[in-house]
Amino acid sequence: MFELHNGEMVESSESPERADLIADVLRAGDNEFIEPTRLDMDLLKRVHDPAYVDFLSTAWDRWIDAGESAPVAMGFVWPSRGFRPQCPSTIVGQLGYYSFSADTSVVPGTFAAISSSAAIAMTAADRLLDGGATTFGLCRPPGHHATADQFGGYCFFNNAAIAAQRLRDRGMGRVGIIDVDYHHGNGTQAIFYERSDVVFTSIHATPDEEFPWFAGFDDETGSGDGVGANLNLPLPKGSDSGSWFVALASALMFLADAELDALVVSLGVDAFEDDPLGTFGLSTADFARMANEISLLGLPTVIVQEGGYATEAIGTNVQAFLNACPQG
Ligand code: OKP
Ligand code: ZN
Repeated sequence: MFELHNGEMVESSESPERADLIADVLRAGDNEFIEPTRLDMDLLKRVHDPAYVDFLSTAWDRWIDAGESAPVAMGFVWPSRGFRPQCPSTIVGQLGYYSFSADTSVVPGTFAAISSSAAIAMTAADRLLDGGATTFGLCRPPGHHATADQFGGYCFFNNAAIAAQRLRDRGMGRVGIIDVDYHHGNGTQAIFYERSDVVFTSIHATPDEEFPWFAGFDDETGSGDGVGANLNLPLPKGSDSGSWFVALASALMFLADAELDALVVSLGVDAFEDDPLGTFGLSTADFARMANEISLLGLPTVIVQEGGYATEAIGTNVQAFLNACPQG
């Protein structure tokens, strides 16, 4: 599949193969695999606008019914500054209304893929609640850029938010989310920005220099009930492992102070030194160190897969993280 990137159509960085590459490495190790249970649509619609969910469930068919013949359905005009943020009645207009970036399009298999990715996150949370210490949801496509009602950055349903909401709904009092993907998790931040029952922290390339460009700055600290429940730790492009772990120490102090009952990790491995989309300098061993340090919080933890595009190393990097988790 291809994507529009800075004015060019290029092969998409995000592909179904990514999940297979991770699964292949994990299957070779001592890991138990379980199939996801059916996605709870009520849960999905507590995280996402029900109209957005309905839109995504029919978007491809409506694109075809409208007589469009392009192989991908995507937004072309977004309600940017000065426009009215109201939902148009036709599919072409709605694709712009419900998205924020041109790198992400709808294809025939989109709804099935994003529904199973969300179901995997939900199942990982359920499995933790049913007695695991650490569980991993091998989600694909990723989710952390998706807001309650907008797709973009390869994300449609916010898997980390779905896992966190599931933990809340099944009795965890306060849940933390740490997002270690190279890119800021703008969608997760937005979903919980006005809530204090789910606290969010993210270490990422500064949006001044990197996607998603318009969120992820360090003065975004939450609003309303969520004041103080959001911590962004943006780093300059090209940051090395040393400065990344200094930021992690701040994130962990923030989480340790939040009186959490459980944790969700948005595990993107695109901070890896050879990632084609990233510019940070983390090694494979650094993902094990990351897991070791996060584990010191001593919290029941659900890990969900986000980005990571260095195909030859993505499985090894995820495995390095998981093997360093308690009973992971
Ligand atoms: C998703 B996740 C490269 C274009 C980059 C979007 C990046 C989305 C990253 N061809 N555009 O956070 O890993
Ligand atoms: Zn990323």
